[in-house]
Amino acid sequence: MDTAQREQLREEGWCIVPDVLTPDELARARAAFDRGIEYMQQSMGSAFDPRLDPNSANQRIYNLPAVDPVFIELLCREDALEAAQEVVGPHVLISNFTANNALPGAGSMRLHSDQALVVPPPWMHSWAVNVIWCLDDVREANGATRYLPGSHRLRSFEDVPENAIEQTLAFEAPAGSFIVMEGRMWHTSGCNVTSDEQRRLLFAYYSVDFLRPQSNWSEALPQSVRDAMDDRTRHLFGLGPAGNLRIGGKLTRLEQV
Ligand SMILES: O=C(O)CCC(=O)C(=O)O
Repeated sequence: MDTAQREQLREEGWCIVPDVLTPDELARARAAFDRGIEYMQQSMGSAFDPRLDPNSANQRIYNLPAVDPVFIELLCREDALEAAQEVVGPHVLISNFTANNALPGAGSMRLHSDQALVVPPPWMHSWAVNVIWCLDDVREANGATRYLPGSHRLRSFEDVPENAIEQTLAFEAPAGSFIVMEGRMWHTSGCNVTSDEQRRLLFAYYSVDFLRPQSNWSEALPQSVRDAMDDRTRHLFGLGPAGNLRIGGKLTRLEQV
């Protein structure tokens, strides 16, 4: 990330980092995405989740790190971690990693902020962040994620305007980019009004280490996947016997005060 991207992230709560995936990396991620759709069909019967989405043109893949090693590589890449740490600070954990595809006809889910789903107001600090990997060119017409400008500064549910949805804008980015979105940003999926374009996005969700991750990785990941991890990867997934100790980090709390 360059200085202008960092500045935009700090001020506006989001930025786009283009050209992060090489054509080969993009092809591998797309192929793994397709395997993920099969995994959903086999494990859950369908990639449509009616609890979250309005119709079956919306597809989701849960638990991406269990689906293919390429997703663990994406989560642990320096560029993605640097972006996540820019928002939440050095003590970051992988909270969840899921994918959404908006096929032609896909509708919009409910407007929400990911941090507000788990942290009670007031939301004074940025404790979560999404690094959104774009596997397709993402544009308003094919259902780009929509965000409410400035909403990372809202402190309570009452601060969300009645007509918030009308004020949202689309994140438009080329395939191979990632979009960094602060966890307090109110957002939703767009509607795909094209006749023949899919919109595949991967949502790598990181949070500070003192928030309980959305996934319980010791249950969600097969033993073989956990065994293949190096120490740093295990640490990022919050695996290992210690739950919430910062011994071994750069600074302990005692040293800071
Ligand atoms: O698919 C999108 O554009 C947004 C998805 C989202 O916000 C969610 O799944 O929580």
